[in-house]
Amino acid sequence: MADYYTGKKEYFPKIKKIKYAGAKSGNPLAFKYYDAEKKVGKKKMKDHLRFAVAYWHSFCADGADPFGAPTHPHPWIADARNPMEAAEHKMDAAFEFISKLGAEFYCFHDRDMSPEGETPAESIKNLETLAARAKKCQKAAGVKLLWGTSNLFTHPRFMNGAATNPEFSVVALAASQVKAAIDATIELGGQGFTFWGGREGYMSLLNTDLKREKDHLARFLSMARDYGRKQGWKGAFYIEPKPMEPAKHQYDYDTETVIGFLRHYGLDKDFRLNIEANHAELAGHDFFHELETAASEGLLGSVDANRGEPRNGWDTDQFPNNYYETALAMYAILKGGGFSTGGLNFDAKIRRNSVDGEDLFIAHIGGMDAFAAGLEIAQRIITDGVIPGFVKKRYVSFNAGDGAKFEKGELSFETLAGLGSAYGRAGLTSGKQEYLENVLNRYLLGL
Ligand code: XUL
Ligand code: CO
Repeated sequence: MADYYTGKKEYFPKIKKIKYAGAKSGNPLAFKYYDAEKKVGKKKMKDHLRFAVAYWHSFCADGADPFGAPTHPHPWIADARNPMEAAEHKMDAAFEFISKLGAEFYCFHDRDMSPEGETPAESIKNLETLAARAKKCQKAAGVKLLWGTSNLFTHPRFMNGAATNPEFSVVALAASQVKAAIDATIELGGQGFTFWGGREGYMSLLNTDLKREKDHLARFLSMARDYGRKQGWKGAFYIEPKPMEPAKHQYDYDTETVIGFLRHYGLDKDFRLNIEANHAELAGHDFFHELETAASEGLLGSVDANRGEPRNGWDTDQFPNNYYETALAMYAILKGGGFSTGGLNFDAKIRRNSVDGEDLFIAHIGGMDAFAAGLEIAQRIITDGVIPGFVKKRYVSFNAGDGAKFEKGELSFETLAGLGSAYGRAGLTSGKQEYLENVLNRYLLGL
Protein backbone atom coordinates (compact mmCIF):
# COMPACT_ATOMS: atom_id res chain seq x y z
CA MET A 1 0.00 0.00 0.00
CA ALA A 2 1.29 3.43 -0.93
CA ASP A 3 1.96 5.78 1.96
CA TYR A 4 0.53 8.98 0.49
CA TYR A 5 -3.13 8.31 1.18
CA THR A 6 -4.97 6.90 4.10
CA GLY A 7 -7.47 4.70 2.22
CA LYS A 8 -7.33 1.01 1.56
CA LYS A 9 -7.58 1.23 -2.18
CA GLU A 10 -5.47 2.75 -4.97
CA TYR A 11 -7.66 4.65 -7.42
CA PHE A 12 -5.05 5.26 -10.13
CA PRO A 13 -3.19 1.91 -9.96
CA LYS A 14 -1.69 2.14 -13.43
CA ILE A 15 -0.04 5.52 -12.84
CA LYS A 16 3.32 5.87 -11.13
CA LYS A 17 4.82 9.10 -9.82
CA ILE A 18 5.11 11.55 -12.76
CA LYS A 19 8.72 12.47 -13.54
CA TYR A 20 10.56 15.04 -15.62
CA ALA A 21 11.84 13.43 -18.84
CA GLY A 22 12.81 16.44 -20.97
CA ALA A 23 11.44 18.02 -24.13
CA LYS A 24 12.46 15.14 -26.40
CA SER A 25 10.48 12.57 -24.45
CA GLY A 26 7.44 11.08 -26.17
CA ASN A 27 6.04 9.74 -22.89
CA PRO A 28 2.60 11.32 -22.37
CA LEU A 29 2.91 10.65 -18.64
CA ALA A 30 6.14 12.61 -18.12
CA PHE A 31 6.94 16.31 -17.81
CA LYS A 32 8.70 17.85 -20.81
CA TYR A 33 9.48 21.28 -19.29
CA TYR A 34 8.43 21.17 -15.64
CA ASP A 35 11.57 20.20 -13.75
CA ALA A 36 10.58 21.02 -10.15
CA GLU A 37 14.09 21.47 -8.75
CA LYS A 38 15.55 23.39 -11.70
CA LYS A 39 16.58 26.94 -10.87
CA VAL A 40 15.12 29.74 -12.97
CA GLY A 41 16.51 33.10 -11.89
CA LYS A 42 16.81 32.97 -8.11
CA LYS A 43 14.20 30.32 -7.33
CA LYS A 44 13.39 26.73 -8.17
CA MET A 45 10.64 26.13 -10.71
CA LYS A 46 8.35 24.63 -8.09
CA ASP A 47 8.73 27.72 -5.88
CA HIS A 48 7.94 30.09 -8.74
CA LEU A 49 4.93 28.15 -9.95
CA ARG A 50 3.34 26.71 -6.79
CA PHE A 51 0.93 24.43 -8.66
CA ALA A 52 -2.40 23.53 -7.09
CA VAL A 53 -4.99 20.94 -8.11
CA ALA A 54 -8.65 22.03 -7.94
CA TYR A 55 -10.69 19.56 -5.90
CA TRP A 56 -13.97 20.47 -7.62
CA HIS A 57 -13.07 19.92 -11.27
CA SER A 58 -10.75 16.99 -10.72
CA PHE A 59 -12.66 14.90 -8.19
CA CYS A 60 -16.28 16.16 -8.21
CA ALA A 61 -17.08 17.08 -11.84
CA ASP A 62 -18.38 14.04 -13.67
CA GLY A 63 -18.50 15.18 -17.29
CA ALA A 64 -22.22 16.06 -17.20
CA ASP A 65 -23.24 19.16 -19.15
CA PRO A 66 -26.64 20.85 -19.63
CA PHE A 67 -27.30 18.46 -22.53
CA GLY A 68 -25.97 15.17 -21.30
CA ALA A 69 -25.50 12.68 -18.50
CA PRO A 70 -22.20 12.10 -16.66
CA THR A 71 -19.42 10.48 -18.64
CA HIS A 72 -16.84 10.21 -15.85
CA PRO A 73 -18.18 7.73 -13.30
CA HIS A 74 -15.95 8.15 -10.27
CA PRO A 75 -14.81 4.83 -8.82
CA TRP A 76 -14.29 6.52 -5.45
CA ILE A 77 -18.00 7.30 -5.23
CA ALA A 78 -19.33 4.09 -6.73
CA ASP A 79 -18.25 1.91 -3.83
CA ALA A 80 -19.44 4.20 -0.99
CA ARG A 81 -22.41 3.44 1.23
CA ASN A 82 -23.31 7.01 2.19
CA PRO A 83 -22.27 10.63 1.36
CA MET A 84 -19.68 10.82 4.18
CA GLU A 85 -18.03 7.58 3.06
CA ALA A 86 -18.06 8.85 -0.54
CA ALA A 87 -16.33 12.02 0.66
CA GLU A 88 -13.64 9.94 2.39
CA HIS A 89 -12.99 7.86 -0.71
CA LYS A 90 -12.88 10.99 -2.85
CA MET A 91 -10.32 12.44 -0.47
CA ASP A 92 -8.15 9.35 -0.80
CA ALA A 93 -8.35 9.56 -4.58
CA ALA A 94 -7.53 13.28 -4.45
CA PHE A 95 -4.41 12.91 -2.33
CA GLU A 96 -3.23 9.90 -4.34
CA PHE A 97 -3.62 11.96 -7.52
CA ILE A 98 -1.97 15.14 -6.21
CA SER A 99 0.91 13.21 -4.77
CA LYS A 100 1.54 11.14 -7.93
CA LEU A 101 1.35 14.31 -10.03
CA GLY A 102 3.85 16.11 -7.81
CA ALA A 103 1.79 19.26 -7.30
CA GLU A 104 2.52 20.84 -3.94
CA PHE A 105 -0.89 22.38 -3.30
CA TYR A 106 -4.61 21.96 -3.73
CA CYS A 107 -7.69 24.22 -3.44
CA PHE A 108 -11.20 23.29 -2.36
CA HIS A 109 -14.72 24.56 -1.74
CA ASP A 110 -16.37 23.42 1.48
CA ARG A 111 -18.96 21.46 -0.50
CA ASP A 112 -16.34 19.69 -2.65
CA MET A 113 -14.84 18.12 0.42
CA SER A 114 -17.89 17.66 2.55
CA PRO A 115 -21.57 16.99 1.83
CA GLU A 116 -24.38 19.38 2.73
CA GLY A 117 -26.20 18.11 5.84
CA GLU A 118 -29.89 18.23 6.72
CA THR A 119 -29.28 21.40 8.77
CA PRO A 120 -26.58 24.13 8.75
CA ALA A 121 -25.21 22.63 11.98
CA GLU A 122 -24.88 19.19 10.37
CA SER A 123 -23.11 20.72 7.35
CA ILE A 124 -20.61 22.39 9.66
CA LYS A 125 -20.06 19.13 11.56
CA ASN A 126 -19.45 17.26 8.28
CA LEU A 127 -16.85 19.81 7.25
CA GLU A 128 -15.09 19.67 10.61
CA THR A 129 -14.91 15.88 10.44
CA LEU A 130 -13.57 15.82 6.91
CA ALA A 131 -11.14 18.71 7.44
CA ALA A 132 -9.63 16.78 10.36
CA ARG A 133 -9.18 13.84 8.00
CA ALA A 134 -7.77 16.07 5.24
CA LYS A 135 -5.17 17.33 7.70
CA LYS A 136 -3.84 13.79 8.09
CA CYS A 137 -3.90 13.22 4.32
CA GLN A 138 -1.99 16.48 3.73
CA LYS A 139 0.69 15.38 6.14
CA ALA A 140 0.97 11.89 4.71
CA ALA A 141 1.08 13.15 1.11
CA GLY A 142 3.26 16.22 1.74
CA VAL A 143 0.61 18.42 0.12
CA LYS A 144 -0.41 21.90 1.31
CA LEU A 145 -3.57 23.94 1.01
CA LEU A 146 -3.20 26.96 -1.27
CA TRP A 147 -6.68 28.29 -0.53
CA GLY A 148 -10.09 27.31 0.65
CA THR A 149 -13.43 28.80 -0.34
CA SER A 150 -17.16 28.51 0.24
CA ASN A 151 -19.60 27.33 -2.37
CA LEU A 152 -22.27 30.02 -2.11
CA PHE A 153 -23.88 29.31 -5.47
CA THR A 154 -25.09 25.69 -5.80
CA HIS A 155 -27.74 25.42 -3.09
CA PRO A 156 -31.20 26.77 -4.12
CA ARG A 157 -31.16 29.13 -1.11
CA PHE A 158 -28.52 31.18 -2.94
CA MET A 159 -30.53 31.65 -6.14
CA ASN A 160 -30.96 35.36 -5.31
CA GLY A 161 -27.40 35.78 -4.06
CA ALA A 162 -25.49 35.07 -0.86
CA ALA A 163 -23.98 38.18 0.78
CA THR A 164 -26.05 40.29 -1.64
CA ASN A 165 -29.30 38.38 -1.12
CA PRO A 166 -32.33 40.66 -0.60
CA GLU A 167 -33.31 38.46 2.40
CA PHE A 168 -31.25 38.96 5.55
CA SER A 169 -31.73 35.34 6.67
CA VAL A 170 -29.83 34.10 3.61
CA VAL A 171 -26.99 36.55 4.30
CA ALA A 172 -26.76 35.09 7.80
CA LEU A 173 -26.80 31.51 6.45
CA ALA A 174 -24.00 32.44 4.05
CA ALA A 175 -22.03 33.77 7.03
CA SER A 176 -22.45 30.51 8.95
CA GLN A 177 -21.08 28.65 5.92
CA VAL A 178 -18.17 31.05 5.34
CA LYS A 179 -17.21 31.04 9.02
CA ALA A 180 -16.96 27.23 8.96
CA ALA A 181 -14.97 27.33 5.71
CA ILE A 182 -12.54 29.89 7.17
CA ASP A 183 -12.17 27.69 10.26
CA ALA A 184 -11.43 24.66 8.05
CA THR A 185 -8.95 26.67 5.97
CA ILE A 186 -7.11 27.80 9.10
CA GLU A 187 -7.12 24.25 10.51
CA LEU A 188 -5.59 23.00 7.27
CA GLY A 189 -2.85 25.66 7.23
CA GLY A 190 -4.37 27.32 4.16
CA GLN A 191 -2.40 30.25 2.78
CA GLY A 192 -5.43 31.97 1.29
CA PHE A 193 -9.20 32.21 1.32
CA THR A 194 -11.04 33.05 -1.90
CA PHE A 195 -14.35 34.74 -2.54
CA TRP A 196 -15.80 34.15 -5.98
CA GLY A 197 -19.27 35.66 -6.14
CA GLY A 198 -21.07 33.69 -8.84
CA ARG A 199 -24.43 34.89 -7.57
CA GLU A 200 -23.26 38.20 -6.11
CA GLY A 201 -24.74 40.20 -8.93
CA TYR A 202 -28.10 40.55 -10.60
CA MET A 203 -30.30 38.94 -13.22
CA SER A 204 -32.47 42.06 -13.65
CA LEU A 205 -32.11 45.66 -12.53
CA LEU A 206 -35.91 45.84 -12.29
CA ASN A 207 -35.76 43.93 -9.00
CA THR A 208 -32.36 45.05 -7.69
CA ASP A 209 -31.13 47.79 -5.35
CA LEU A 210 -27.54 48.04 -6.62
CA LYS A 211 -26.19 50.36 -3.95
CA ARG A 212 -27.57 48.29 -1.09
CA GLU A 213 -26.29 45.00 -2.52
CA LYS A 214 -22.77 46.34 -3.01
CA ASP A 215 -22.74 47.81 0.50
CA HIS A 216 -23.90 44.44 1.86
CA LEU A 217 -21.17 42.62 -0.03
CA ALA A 218 -18.52 44.95 1.39
CA ARG A 219 -19.95 44.66 4.92
CA PHE A 220 -19.95 40.86 4.65
CA LEU A 221 -16.36 40.73 3.37
CA SER A 222 -15.16 43.12 6.08
CA MET A 223 -16.81 40.98 8.77
CA ALA A 224 -15.32 37.78 7.36
CA ARG A 225 -11.90 39.47 7.24
CA ASP A 226 -12.24 40.63 10.86
CA TYR A 227 -13.25 37.12 11.91
CA GLY A 228 -10.22 35.54 10.21
CA ARG A 229 -7.83 38.09 11.73
CA LYS A 230 -9.39 37.60 15.17
CA GLN A 231 -8.39 33.94 14.89
CA GLY A 232 -4.82 35.10 14.32
CA TRP A 233 -4.83 33.96 10.69
CA LYS A 234 -2.30 35.85 8.54
CA GLY A 235 -3.19 34.41 5.13
CA ALA A 236 -4.46 36.36 2.15
CA PHE A 237 -8.09 36.96 1.30
CA TYR A 238 -8.74 36.94 -2.43
CA ILE A 239 -11.51 38.14 -4.68
CA GLU A 240 -11.77 36.32 -7.99
CA PRO A 241 -13.20 38.60 -10.68
CA LYS A 242 -15.66 37.32 -13.28
CA PRO A 243 -18.03 39.48 -15.30
CA MET A 244 -21.02 37.12 -15.58
CA GLU A 245 -22.22 33.51 -15.45
CA PRO A 246 -24.25 32.47 -13.60
CA ALA A 247 -25.42 36.04 -12.83
CA LYS A 248 -26.14 38.30 -15.78
CA HIS A 249 -23.80 40.82 -14.18
CA GLN A 250 -21.36 40.08 -11.33
CA TYR A 251 -20.19 42.85 -9.00
CA ASP A 252 -16.62 41.54 -9.16
CA TYR A 253 -16.69 42.15 -12.94
CA ASP A 254 -12.97 42.45 -13.66
CA THR A 255 -9.69 43.38 -11.96
CA GLU A 256 -10.04 47.13 -12.34
CA THR A 257 -13.59 47.02 -10.94
CA VAL A 258 -12.51 44.90 -7.97
CA ILE A 259 -9.56 47.19 -7.21
CA GLY A 260 -11.93 50.18 -7.14
CA PHE A 261 -14.33 48.25 -4.87
CA LEU A 262 -11.56 47.18 -2.47
CA ARG A 263 -10.18 50.71 -2.22
CA HIS A 264 -13.62 52.29 -1.84
CA TYR A 265 -14.52 50.02 1.08
CA GLY A 266 -11.05 49.98 2.70
CA LEU A 267 -10.45 46.28 2.02
CA ASP A 268 -7.24 46.60 0.00
CA LYS A 269 -4.91 45.84 2.91
CA ASP A 270 -6.24 42.31 3.42
CA PHE A 271 -7.68 41.39 0.03
CA ARG A 272 -5.83 40.71 -3.20
CA LEU A 273 -6.96 39.30 -6.50
CA ASN A 274 -7.19 35.74 -7.68
CA ILE A 275 -7.14 36.11 -11.44
CA GLU A 276 -8.56 33.49 -13.76
CA ALA A 277 -7.55 33.34 -17.43
CA ASN A 278 -10.98 32.32 -18.72
CA HIS A 279 -12.73 35.03 -16.67
CA ALA A 280 -10.38 37.64 -18.15
CA GLU A 281 -11.52 36.57 -21.58
CA LEU A 282 -15.21 36.76 -20.62
CA ALA A 283 -14.59 40.34 -19.45
CA GLY A 284 -13.17 41.20 -22.87
CA HIS A 285 -9.58 41.35 -21.62
CA ASP A 286 -6.63 39.10 -22.09
CA PHE A 287 -5.03 37.23 -19.20
CA PHE A 288 -1.89 39.40 -19.39
CA HIS A 289 -3.99 42.56 -19.04
CA GLU A 290 -5.73 41.33 -15.89
CA LEU A 291 -2.49 40.14 -14.26
CA GLU A 292 -0.60 43.29 -15.15
CA THR A 293 -3.47 45.47 -13.88
CA ALA A 294 -3.43 43.74 -10.49
CA ALA A 295 0.37 43.56 -10.28
CA SER A 296 0.77 47.25 -11.14
CA GLU A 297 -1.27 48.06 -8.01
CA GLY A 298 0.55 45.51 -5.82
CA LEU A 299 -2.66 43.48 -5.55
CA LEU A 300 -1.85 40.34 -7.51
CA GLY A 301 -2.47 37.43 -5.15
CA SER A 302 -3.05 34.16 -6.94
CA VAL A 303 -4.05 32.69 -10.29
CA ASP A 304 -6.68 30.28 -11.59
CA ALA A 305 -4.82 28.76 -14.51
CA ASN A 306 -7.00 27.67 -17.39
CA ARG A 307 -8.12 28.93 -20.79
CA GLY A 308 -11.36 29.58 -22.61
CA GLU A 309 -12.45 29.05 -26.16
CA PRO A 310 -12.25 32.56 -27.63
CA ARG A 311 -14.86 31.83 -30.28
CA ASN A 312 -17.76 30.86 -28.03
CA GLY A 313 -17.46 33.08 -24.97
CA TRP A 314 -18.27 30.49 -22.31
CA ASP A 315 -16.35 29.60 -19.19
CA THR A 316 -15.05 26.38 -20.71
CA ASP A 317 -12.28 25.97 -18.09
CA GLN A 318 -9.89 24.11 -20.36
CA PHE A 319 -6.34 23.22 -19.37
CA PRO A 320 -3.83 25.89 -20.42
CA ASN A 321 -1.74 25.04 -23.47
CA ASN A 322 -0.94 28.37 -25.12
CA TYR A 323 2.74 29.12 -24.48
CA TYR A 324 2.44 32.69 -25.71
CA GLU A 325 -0.25 33.32 -23.09
CA THR A 326 1.59 31.52 -20.27
CA ALA A 327 4.82 33.39 -21.13
CA LEU A 328 3.12 36.77 -20.84
CA ALA A 329 1.32 35.65 -17.69
CA MET A 330 4.58 34.60 -16.06
CA TYR A 331 6.20 37.85 -17.21
CA ALA A 332 3.50 39.83 -15.36
CA ILE A 333 3.86 37.57 -12.30
CA LEU A 334 7.67 37.82 -12.19
CA LYS A 335 7.59 41.59 -12.70
CA GLY A 336 5.09 41.78 -9.84
CA GLY A 337 7.63 40.05 -7.55
CA GLY A 338 6.31 36.48 -7.92
CA PHE A 339 3.91 34.61 -5.67
CA SER A 340 4.00 34.85 -1.89
CA THR A 341 0.81 33.23 -0.57
CA GLY A 342 -0.57 32.52 -4.04
CA GLY A 343 0.13 30.04 -6.80
CA LEU A 344 -1.20 28.53 -10.03
CA ASN A 345 -4.42 26.66 -9.36
CA PHE A 346 -5.73 24.53 -12.23
CA ASP A 347 -9.33 25.67 -12.23
CA ALA A 348 -9.74 23.49 -15.31
CA LYS A 349 -11.57 20.36 -16.27
CA ILE A 350 -10.96 17.61 -18.78
CA ARG A 351 -13.44 17.42 -21.64
CA ARG A 352 -16.61 15.36 -21.42
CA ASN A 353 -15.18 12.84 -23.88
CA SER A 354 -11.80 12.47 -22.14
CA VAL A 355 -12.76 9.26 -20.44
CA ASP A 356 -9.49 7.38 -19.97
CA GLY A 357 -8.16 7.10 -16.43
CA GLU A 358 -4.90 8.74 -17.50
CA ASP A 359 -6.54 11.80 -19.09
CA LEU A 360 -6.68 13.81 -15.84
CA PHE A 361 -2.93 13.27 -15.41
CA ILE A 362 -2.15 14.13 -19.03
CA ALA A 363 -4.19 17.35 -18.75
CA HIS A 364 -2.35 18.50 -15.63
CA ILE A 365 1.04 17.53 -17.07
CA GLY A 366 0.30 19.67 -20.16
CA GLY A 367 -0.78 22.61 -18.02
CA MET A 368 2.27 22.39 -15.78
CA ASP A 369 4.57 22.15 -18.80
CA ALA A 370 2.87 25.17 -20.37
CA PHE A 371 3.55 27.30 -17.29
CA ALA A 372 7.08 25.92 -16.83
CA ALA A 373 7.88 26.87 -20.43
CA GLY A 374 6.16 30.22 -19.86
CA LEU A 375 8.33 30.80 -16.81
CA GLU A 376 11.53 30.14 -18.78
CA ILE A 377 10.43 32.49 -21.55
CA ALA A 378 9.48 35.19 -19.02
CA GLN A 379 12.87 34.85 -17.37
CA ARG A 380 14.52 35.26 -20.80
CA ILE A 381 12.58 38.49 -21.34
CA ILE A 382 13.81 39.81 -18.00
CA THR A 383 17.42 38.60 -18.24
CA ASP A 384 17.86 39.86 -21.79
CA GLY A 385 16.38 43.17 -20.73
CA VAL A 386 15.44 44.46 -24.21
CA ILE A 387 11.69 44.70 -23.55
CA PRO A 388 11.80 46.01 -19.96
CA GLY A 389 14.66 48.31 -20.98
CA PHE A 390 12.58 49.74 -23.81
CA VAL A 391 9.70 50.49 -21.44
CA LYS A 392 12.05 52.21 -18.99
CA LYS A 393 13.55 54.36 -21.72
CA ARG A 394 10.11 55.30 -23.02
CA TYR A 395 9.39 57.30 -19.86
CA VAL A 396 12.85 58.81 -19.42
CA SER A 397 11.55 62.38 -19.85
CA PHE A 398 9.91 62.05 -16.42
CA ASN A 399 13.18 61.15 -14.68
CA ALA A 400 14.57 64.66 -14.34
CA GLY A 401 13.73 68.31 -14.83
CA ASP A 402 10.14 69.42 -15.38
CA GLY A 403 8.96 65.83 -16.04
CA ALA A 404 10.13 64.77 -12.57
CA LYS A 405 8.53 67.88 -11.05
CA PHE A 406 5.26 66.95 -12.79
CA GLU A 407 5.35 63.43 -11.27
CA LYS A 408 5.99 64.83 -7.81
CA GLY A 409 3.10 67.29 -8.14
CA GLU A 410 5.43 70.29 -8.10
CA LEU A 411 4.04 72.02 -11.21
CA SER A 412 0.89 74.09 -11.39
CA PHE A 413 -1.39 73.41 -14.32
CA GLU A 414 -0.62 76.90 -15.69
CA THR A 415 3.14 76.15 -15.61
CA LEU A 416 2.55 72.81 -17.32
CA ALA A 417 0.45 74.49 -19.99
CA GLY A 418 3.14 77.14 -20.44
CA LEU A 419 5.83 74.48 -20.95
CA GLY A 420 3.59 72.84 -23.56
CA SER A 421 3.88 75.72 -25.99
CA ALA A 422 7.66 75.14 -26.23
CA TYR A 423 7.43 71.51 -27.41
CA GLY A 424 6.10 71.96 -30.94
CA ARG A 425 7.23 68.67 -32.56
CA ALA A 426 6.91 66.41 -29.48
CA GLY A 427 5.30 62.96 -29.54
CA LEU A 428 6.53 61.62 -32.87
CA THR A 429 8.49 58.76 -31.30
CA SER A 430 7.90 55.20 -32.44
CA GLY A 431 6.22 52.80 -29.98
CA LYS A 432 8.13 49.94 -31.75
CA GLN A 433 5.35 47.44 -31.12
CA GLU A 434 6.18 45.19 -34.06
CA TYR A 435 9.86 45.19 -33.13
CA LEU A 436 9.03 44.19 -29.53
CA GLU A 437 6.65 41.47 -30.73
CA ASN A 438 9.43 40.08 -32.94
CA VAL A 439 11.84 40.11 -30.00
CA LEU A 440 9.29 38.22 -27.89
CA ASN A 441 8.88 35.55 -30.56
CA ARG A 442 12.63 34.89 -30.47
CA TYR A 443 12.43 34.19 -26.72
CA LEU A 444 9.43 31.96 -27.33
CA LEU A 445 11.49 29.73 -29.58
CA GLY A 446 14.39 29.78 -27.15
CA LEU A 447 16.74 31.55 -29.59
C1 XUL B 1 -16.15 29.78 -11.37
C2 XUL B 1 -14.83 29.68 -10.72
C3 XUL B 1 -14.82 29.09 -9.36
C4 XUL B 1 -13.91 29.77 -8.41
C5 XUL B 1 -14.00 29.28 -6.99
O1 XUL B 1 -16.12 30.30 -12.64
O2 XUL B 1 -13.82 30.01 -11.30
O3 XUL B 1 -14.49 27.74 -9.48
O4 XUL B 1 -12.58 29.62 -8.81
O5 XUL B 1 -15.29 29.35 -6.50
CO1 CO C 1 -11.80 30.09 -10.72
